[in-house]
Amino acid sequence: MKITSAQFTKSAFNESHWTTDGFPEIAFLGRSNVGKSSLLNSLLQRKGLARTSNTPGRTQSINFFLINEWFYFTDLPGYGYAKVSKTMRADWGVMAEEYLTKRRELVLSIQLVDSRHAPTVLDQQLHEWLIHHNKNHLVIATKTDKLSNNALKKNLQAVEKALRGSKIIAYSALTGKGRDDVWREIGNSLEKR
Ligand SMILES: Nc1nc2c(ncn2[C@@H]2O[C@H](COP(=O)(O)OP(=O)(O)OP(=O)(O)O)[C@@H](O)[C@H]2O)c(=O)[nH]1
Ligand SMILES: [Mg+2]
Repeated sequence: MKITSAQFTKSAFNESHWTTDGFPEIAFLGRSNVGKSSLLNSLLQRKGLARTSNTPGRTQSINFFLINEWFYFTDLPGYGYAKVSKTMRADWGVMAEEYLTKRRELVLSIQLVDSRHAPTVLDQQLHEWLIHHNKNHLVIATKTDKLSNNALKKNLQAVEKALRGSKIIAYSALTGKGRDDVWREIGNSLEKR
């Protein structure tokens, strides 16, 4: 897809802040620091559009980005960061579940997992939730540039085993590996709508 425009629209802390123009949405989900904002920037080839950082738990709201004036990317807060308070962890679940359950504009949920590690319990819970609720979704294994080809192959098998029944794409925001495949999936989801 040719990107003609990409702009940050707003941060939402609850339902009343969600956009209301009815454009289809692609959501990015995954644990804190897994590379959601980096993936979003890499797909759009716009450095720094979504804020990335080394400090886990940076994104606390659902951030809406309007692409080509006709669909949104939504960058959700990361989960599973041990150092945040229990209340904040509970807030994540409430905010994400409310969004995933109610948002009719949502056409694709992209779940990110770190290719260097086996999916965590929270990764598996989110994945089961997406399957159980029949959500059109895609799994992306991030940071593949940090692994050798052999290690990557082995780890992708572990991801496949833990998150059964989903399409998995290996990605690197550093090299752009996987970008075309992800855009194809996004394009298909937008077309189906
Ligand atoms: N080498 C490499 N580093 C990456 C890749 N993707 C993300 N990173 C790094 O991982 C760190 C976290 O990336 P973010 O994109 O901020 O992660 P996030 O999931 O948005 O994090 P939160 O907003 O805190 O939930 C940053 O230092 C990124 O530069 C990748 O594909 N390769
Ligand atoms: Mg982020």
